[in-house]
Amino acid sequence: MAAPLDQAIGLLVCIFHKYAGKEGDKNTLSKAELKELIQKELTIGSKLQEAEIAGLMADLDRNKDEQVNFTEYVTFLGAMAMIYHEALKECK
Ligand SMILES: [Ca+2]
Repeated sequence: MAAPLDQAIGLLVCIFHKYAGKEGDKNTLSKAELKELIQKELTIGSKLQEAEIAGLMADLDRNKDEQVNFTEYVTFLGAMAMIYHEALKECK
């Protein structure tokens, strides 16, 4: 039914909600939720140091409310897409 890009976008949204819904505000990622998302959903996640994740959180939290909202999460995905674009010069 859904085309591949629809599925990919749906997955990005679902992963946000899977972690955002764990504690506190159901529509934002706390530091702990973001950390778990990065560690469980990204291959690079388990290799990142505590300080690197904290730095990433600080960068993503543009409005400085200690939460990563969906707009801030999309910024993160955009940055990751740029990195993947560099890494995967061509898709199979
Ligand atoms: Ca925020």
